[in-house]
Parts: sequence; structure tokens; C-alpha cells
Amino acid sequence: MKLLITGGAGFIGSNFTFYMMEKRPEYELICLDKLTYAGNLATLTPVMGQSNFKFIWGDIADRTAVFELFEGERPDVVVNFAAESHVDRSIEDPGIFLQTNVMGTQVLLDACREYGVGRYHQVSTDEVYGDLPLDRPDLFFTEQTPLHTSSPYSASKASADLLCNAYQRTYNLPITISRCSNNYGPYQFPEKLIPLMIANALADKPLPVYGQGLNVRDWLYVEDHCAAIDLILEKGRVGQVYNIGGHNEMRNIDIVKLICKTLDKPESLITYVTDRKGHDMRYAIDPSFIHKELGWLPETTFEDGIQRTIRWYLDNQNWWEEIVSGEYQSYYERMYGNR
Ligand code: NAD
Ligand code: TDX
Repeated sequence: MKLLITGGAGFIGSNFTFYMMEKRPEYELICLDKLTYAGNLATLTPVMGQSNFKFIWGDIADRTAVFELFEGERPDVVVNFAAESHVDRSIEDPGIFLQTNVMGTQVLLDACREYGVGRYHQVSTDEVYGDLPLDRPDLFFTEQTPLHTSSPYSASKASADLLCNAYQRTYNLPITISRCSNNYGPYQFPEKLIPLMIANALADKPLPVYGQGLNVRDWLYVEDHCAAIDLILEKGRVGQVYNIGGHNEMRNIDIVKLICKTLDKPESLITYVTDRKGHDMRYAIDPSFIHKELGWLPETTFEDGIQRTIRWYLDNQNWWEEIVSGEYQSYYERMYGNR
């Protein structure tokens, strides 16, 4: 079985690569990654020399390169993690989000049509459903919830999902889609809430909470997401969307306070800054379908997962200190300098 993992040098893609190397050592894994600011080849060091792993540097939106890869490698299964993934960057400059997330997906789908695959899996997000109000805790996103996007990022992900559905129906491509809630864990780029707050707290820098910090996200430990994708590849039904989440809703402010407490830092570091434009209030997944159909349940509690994550960032300061220099510094200045 030859698996093409796109975006494997990023947060979830690298965790998925490690998960599959361990769980399915008989598989051959190929990682295709453009190594944008969010991709880090050093992350893949543990698997780099292994005989069943190959890294290819390239852009999913580069038709010639992608078709050459398919011609040479003939993957059986494609899992597409490659994306521009940060909402704030999409608000600043949507163009690259359409290019990678929509056009890139189309190129991958065309290559699958041309060469044939056993499965194409699209890694999507709960953000395609828009948001839920804070005063209706009884509401959740199901697979039937209409798409209703807020940011250029979520609009690009929803567009890609629609394209996948169209290729499934029109060309009979064997496609599955998963829509997961917010992930956290090792190797997450420090622009995202949890690693950003850990890195800033350790440096005694302000902790920039958007608005009043009351927005709710449904957090899932990254390994549980990887396990769900593996199950969908094995037993999922073609043409089906699977929502992935673990009923773990937290307010942003409570997460930031928990990080302060764990690192023994004062809450006075918390700084309320101008809210994100179009900021989604609440995400909450109803995971009952994937549970019923595939038997998936998350294994990591938030209490355990957040402690493991904070420990990982403490033990791997080299990994993120290298990242928080260069391009990230100028991004940080632009995003937070005058907020
Ligand atoms: P990430 O930003 O950490 O990693 C993205 C990876 O894709 C990087 O390695 C980057 O170099 C690569 N990439 C970007 N553009 C590319 C291109 N044109 N060609 C090839 N590679 C390219 O993102 P992540 O958080 O790991 O997210 C992975 C996927 O999961 C994304 O599709 C995202 O929409 C989805 N998702 C993320 C979350 C979350 O909480 N992080 C939740 C649900 C869904
Ligand atoms: O500095 C910050 N301060 C702050 O208050 C940052 C970076 C974020 N926030 C808030 C905004 C959100 O309400 O924290 C919450 C989480 O923000 P992000 O980490 O940027 O994640 P989010 O916007 O929820 O999107 C994430 O989950 C769904 C991923 O980045 C997406 O790729 C995924 O699809």
C-alpha cells in the first residue's frame, strides 16, 4: 500500500506520518510538501532515513510536478493535509488560500482521475459550518449542517469540499472527507492559540486574547484525529463526510489561564486585544456518526493532552525557537504590533 501524504511537514500531517509509520509499518509513505513558513523538514527527521518513507519537495498546485509524481509513484491512497491553515493570515491576504486550498485540491483530484487511486481523502475542518451561538449549548455541527463560512480560510476549505463532492459524483472518484474540530499537540506552529500562549508565557511576553476571550472551540488531541483518519481510510464509506470531535468545548480565556497556571506565570500577562474580524463564536462537533459507523472515540482527555502538550513545548524549545525567528517575527509585528 502506497500512501501519498500532502502537507506532511506541517502540524497534523507530521503527526499522521508518525502515527502511520508506527501503526502500519508495511505501508510505503510519500510526503509531498512545499515547505511554506508552516512546514518544517526538521520535524520529519525521525522518519527521514527510513526505507518506507520518501520526502518530495513540491507544491500541490503545480500540475506538472504533481502529475510527474503520480506517474512515477502511482500512490494507492492520497490524504490531503496540505493547506494554508491560519485564519488570521487569510484575513490579511486571501489569495494564497484560494491558490493552495482550492486550486491545489483540484490538481490533486485531476491527478487521481488521470492515474486512478483506491481512495482520495480530504482533510477538512469544522469551520466550513460557520459558527454557533453561545446561548444555544444544545446545538452541534452534524454532517447535515449547511456550509456557512465566515473567513477566507473557511471559504477556501468549503470550496475544496464542494469540489471533492463534485468529482465523486461526476467522475466517480472514491472520495471521503473529514471535518475535524481544533487540534492541539506537538509540532503545532506557534501562531496558533495554544503554542503561541505557551511560547509567549515562557518569555514573559503579553498573552494577546482576542475580544473578551469568550469564544469557544472544541479541542481534540492531534493523535485522536490521526486515528480517526486511519479508520476512515480503512473502513469509511466512499462519498461520505465524517465529523471528528470529542465534545471538549473550552473558552479561549480559560485555556490561556490554564496555561498560565501550569507554567506558574501571572495572569497579568493576559492582554485583551482588538477582536479578529468576523470572529466565529463557537464550534462544537456532534461526533455520533463516526462513533456509530466506525467505532471511533477520542482516547486523550483534555486534562492529559494539554499537560503533555505543554511538556512537549518545554522539552522541545529548539524546535519552536528556530521557527519564531525570521518570517514569523515580521508576521507577529504586523498582526499584534498595534492591536
Ligand atoms: P499547518 O499549517 O501546520 O501545515 C500545513 C502544511 O502544508 C505545511 O507543511 C505546509 O508547508 C504545507 N503546504 C502549504 N501549502 C502547500 C502547497 N501549496 N503544496 C504543498 N504543501 C503545502 O496545518 P495543520 O494545522 O497541520 O492543518 C493540516 C490540515 O488540517 C489543513 O488542511 C487544515 O485545514 C486541516 N485542519 C486543521 C485543524 C487544526 O486545528 N490545525 C483542524 C481541522 C482541520
Ligand atoms: O493570539 C491569538 N489570540 C486569540 O485569542 C490567537 C492566535 C487566537 N486567539 C483565538 C481565536 C480563536 O477563537 O483563539 C481561538 C483559536 O484560534 P486559532 O488557534 O487561530 O484557531 P482557529 O481560528 O479556531 O482555527 C483552527 O481550528 C480549525 C485552525 O487554525 C484551523 O486550521 C482549523 O481548521
